[in-house]
Amino acid sequence: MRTETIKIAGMSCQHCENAVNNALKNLNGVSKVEVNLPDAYARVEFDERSISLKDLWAAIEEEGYKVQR
Ligand SMILES: [Cu+2]
Repeated sequence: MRTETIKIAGMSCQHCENAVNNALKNLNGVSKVEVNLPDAYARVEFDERSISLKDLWAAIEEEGYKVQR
């Protein structure tokens, strides 16, 4: 298991937080998601054998938010 904190730009309300949370937690290989709206980050626990950090970034960006790499 690996845990990463991903900085995200563009989340402005509860809807945004939920959208990011749902996008991440539905991914295969992700075991835990915590999205922090005021501090603009997501903390994700995932299994690197199933999914990569880049896949997490892509899922967030597909929802319309910007990942700060
Ligand atoms: Cu919003």
